[in-house]
Amino acid sequence: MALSDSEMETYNRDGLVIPNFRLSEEALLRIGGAYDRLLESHKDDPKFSPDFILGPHLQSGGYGVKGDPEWLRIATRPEILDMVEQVMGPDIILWGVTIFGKPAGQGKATPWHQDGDYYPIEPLETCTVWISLDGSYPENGCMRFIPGSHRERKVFKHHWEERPDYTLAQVIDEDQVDLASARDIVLEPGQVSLHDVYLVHGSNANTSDRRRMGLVLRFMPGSSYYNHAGGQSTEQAGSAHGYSKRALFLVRGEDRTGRNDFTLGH
Ligand SMILES: O=C(O)CCC(=O)C(=O)O
Repeated sequence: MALSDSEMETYNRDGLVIPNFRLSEEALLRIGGAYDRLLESHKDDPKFSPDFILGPHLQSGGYGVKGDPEWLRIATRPEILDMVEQVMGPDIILWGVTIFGKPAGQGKATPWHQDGDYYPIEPLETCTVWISLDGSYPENGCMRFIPGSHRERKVFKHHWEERPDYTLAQVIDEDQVDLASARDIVLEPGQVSLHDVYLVHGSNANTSDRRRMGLVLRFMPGSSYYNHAGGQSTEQAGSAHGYSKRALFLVRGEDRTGRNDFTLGH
């Protein structure tokens, strides 16, 4: 089993687990190489921000990023899918790849939020795999989370707050959560965390001299429907998240809804 019983228990109890697992050196070299190429090929692009890179796996370049299929190969490595399968069962759809690159000295904060706030997924289910390339520590702005905040399976009230020092604009109303119980997610290079779609989490800015690159993979079960049309209504002014044209990849098993559109956005 990819995740032990106690790791599954932790995931269910806390909404997040750091498994006893590390990507191989070979995998890390692939991620590092793809990331270097990505940064290099966008170095003259004024619109490109390493803090938030959407859809690097898409050759369509739909999000203004030059795609590289290497990201798809990384996202679908069997050792990653085996962990996801344990959480959500044998039918797995990859619907998002994002890089939170958090450069040294100037990496933006991610405000407290739940991922599910704007996802047009019915029923709302997603497991996020967060992969650490450089090591992720309090000093360089590691992710933080509120243990157990996923348990009510409820999206709390958020507001829209666009700030140049934030990666995202959806921010949870602070009276909705007990921030005093926040925990740091410390990861060595190659370690990963898995988190639930209802988990409250965020991260501080990176003011250190060490980059903190996180590769984020979003998976939903084949029993959920990704409502592209519904995604349109969530695209508020200023949101570049393009939920209405996310490319879906069936990476294991079957689409049990029979309704997911695997052609859009590719
Ligand atoms: O990498 C970060 O600091 C934030 C990532 C995040 O919010 C997410 O993966 O949902």
